[in-house]
Amino acid sequence: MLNHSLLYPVNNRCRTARTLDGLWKFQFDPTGCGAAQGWQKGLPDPISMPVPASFSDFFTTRAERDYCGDFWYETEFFVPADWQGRVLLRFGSITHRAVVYCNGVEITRHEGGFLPVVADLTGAAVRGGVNRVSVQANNELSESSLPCGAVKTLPNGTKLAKPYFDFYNYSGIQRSVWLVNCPAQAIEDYSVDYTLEGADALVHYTVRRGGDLPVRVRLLDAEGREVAAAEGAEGTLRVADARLWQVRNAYLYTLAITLGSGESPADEYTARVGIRTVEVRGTKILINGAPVYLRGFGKHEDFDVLGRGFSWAVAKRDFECMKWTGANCFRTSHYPYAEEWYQMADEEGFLIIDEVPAVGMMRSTHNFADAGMGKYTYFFETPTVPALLANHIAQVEEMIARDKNHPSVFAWSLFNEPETTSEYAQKYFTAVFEAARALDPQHRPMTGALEKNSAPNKCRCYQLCDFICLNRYYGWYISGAELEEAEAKFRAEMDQWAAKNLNVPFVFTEFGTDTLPTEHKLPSVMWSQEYQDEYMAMNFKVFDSYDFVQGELVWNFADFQTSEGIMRVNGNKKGIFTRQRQPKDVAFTFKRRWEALPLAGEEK
Ligand code: BDP
Repeated sequence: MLNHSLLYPVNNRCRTARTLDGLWKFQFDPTGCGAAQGWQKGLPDPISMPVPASFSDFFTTRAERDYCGDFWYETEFFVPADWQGRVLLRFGSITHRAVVYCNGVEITRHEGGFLPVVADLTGAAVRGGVNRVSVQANNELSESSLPCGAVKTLPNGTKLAKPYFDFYNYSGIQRSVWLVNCPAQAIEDYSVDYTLEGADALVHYTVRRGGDLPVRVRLLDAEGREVAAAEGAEGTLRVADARLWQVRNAYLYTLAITLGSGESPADEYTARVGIRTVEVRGTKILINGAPVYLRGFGKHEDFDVLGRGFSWAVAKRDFECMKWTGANCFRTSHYPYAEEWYQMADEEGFLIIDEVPAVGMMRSTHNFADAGMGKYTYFFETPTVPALLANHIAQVEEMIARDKNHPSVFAWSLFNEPETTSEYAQKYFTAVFEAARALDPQHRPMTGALEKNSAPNKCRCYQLCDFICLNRYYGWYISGAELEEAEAKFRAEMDQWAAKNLNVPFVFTEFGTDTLPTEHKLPSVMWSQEYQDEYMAMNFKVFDSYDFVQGELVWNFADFQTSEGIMRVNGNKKGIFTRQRQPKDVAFTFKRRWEALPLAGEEK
C-alpha cells in the first residue's frame, strides 16, 4: 500500500493548492557533481526553463537537446504564515527520477518519470517566508528502468540515451507542480466501485484518512443537488434512478467527502465521479452491461516545442480531433499521461486503456523493427530482472492508486510488446498481473499489448489477459507493399487464434503505416497517403471477418518524435493526423467507418 496521498490538488475551505508553473532555473550536471558541491542550496550558473515542458526542444544544439544524465531545476515559493497543517509539493511527474530538496534539505526520492512525486515539506518549509525547492533529476535509461533502454558513453564522457522504444526520451518537469496546504489529519485517498440494480446504482466507497475523525460522504448530481449520503469510512450510497456515465455521453456526479463534524470540518475533498460498470463477458467488452466496439487511437504525449509537456490547449485539440473521427477510446501508450487527460476523458465519455511505462522489454535498440523480423532475445533471464520487477510493480501500484476512480479508465495495460515466449517472461508477468489484480477496487480488466512474435502457438503471456491486445503491422513491417500476401499472412495468424476458441475479446492496439503528408502516388507506393488508405482497407476487412475482434486503436493518433535512425524521418509518421494536428487523407476514411459504427450498446 502506498503510504502517501496521490489525490489531485483541490481548493476548498480546508485545502489550498497553487501551481508553481512558470519559469524555473535549470542547469545540466554532466559529471553528477551537483549534490556534492551543494547545488541544492542554489544553482551556480543556471539558465531559465519553462515548467511544465520537456527541456529538449528549446535548445539549438544537439548536445543540449539530446542531453542525458543529471540535470537540476530550482525555484522559490512563498508559504503563507497562516498555513496550518501540512505543506506538500506535488509534481505531476519528473522524468525519469528525482531527488527533491527544500531549503537545501533532501525531502524525497522517486523513481519513474510518469507518475506524481509528492514531497512533504511540512518540517522543512518556512512559513511566512520564501523557500527554495531544488530538483536533481536524471533521464538515463537502463534494463531495470521503466521504460527500458541503455546509455552509451562516448570517449569524451558524453552520455547518450539509447531507448529500446520508439519515442524520443523527452525529460524534465513535464507536468504541473502544485504547492498544497492540507490539514494534518487529512483525507488521504478514496475509492469507488459500482453495482447497478435496475434503475438504481449502488456506489460502494472507502475513504483512507489520517487519524480517526468521523467521515461523511455525499453524492451530488450535476446541478449540485444531494442524491445520497452516508456516514463512515466505508459504505454504500444508493442512487435512485441513477444517470450513468455512458461512452461519449458522460454524466458526472460530485463525491464530497468531509472529515470531522459540524460547520467547520477538519478536511474536505471533492471529486467528480461517473457511475458505470465494466465487464468482459465471452468475446464482448461491456460498459453498463452493453457491448462496446472500441475505436480510436494509440497516442503519445508529444507536440512541437513542448515535447511531452502537458498543455491544456493541445489536449483540447486532440479531443476535438478524436471526436471528429467518431472515436470512443484511446490507449495511453506507452506510459500514464498527465492527469488532466483523464479528467477530460471523464467529461467527454472517452474510454481509456491506461498503460504502465513497461515498454522496451526486448533487448534491441530497434526492438519494434527487429521484432517484426523475428529477431529478439530472452529479456527476462538476466540479473537485472528482480530490480525491474520491483520497479514495474511499484509503478503499477502508483498508476492504479492515481487513476482508479476515473470512469474513463476501463482497463489497465501492464506491458507493451515485451518478449513473451520464454518461461522467464511467463513467470515475470504472472507476478506483475497478480500484484495488479490485488490493487484495483473496481477489478477492471487487465491486459497488455502483444507484438508479432507473441504468436498464438508461442506466446506464454496472453493467458494472463482478460482481453487480448495485438499490435500487428501486416502490410508494413510484414509484406510491406504486398497487401495480398500481407492479408493472407494476417488471416493465417487470426485463424490460429480463432482455432484456440479462447472466448475472449481481441482488440487491435496497433496497426498502421508511416505516411508523409507530402506524398501522393497513383498507383500507391509505401509512405504515400494512398498506401495508408489501402492498408487500412485491408486491415478493416480482416478485423470484420472475426467476430471476437472488438476494437481497433490505430497507430498513431498523430506523428511523433522518436530517436534518429534509418527507419524514421524526423520521427514516426504513422499519424492519422500530422504532428500539428491536421488530418492526413486517411483520417476521412476513419471518420466514415467509425461514424457508421454504433457508439456503444449495440453489436457491431
Ligand atoms: C510498435 C511499438 C510502437 C512503435 C510502433 C511503430 O509498440 O511504440 O512506435 O511499433 O513501429 O512496435 O511504429
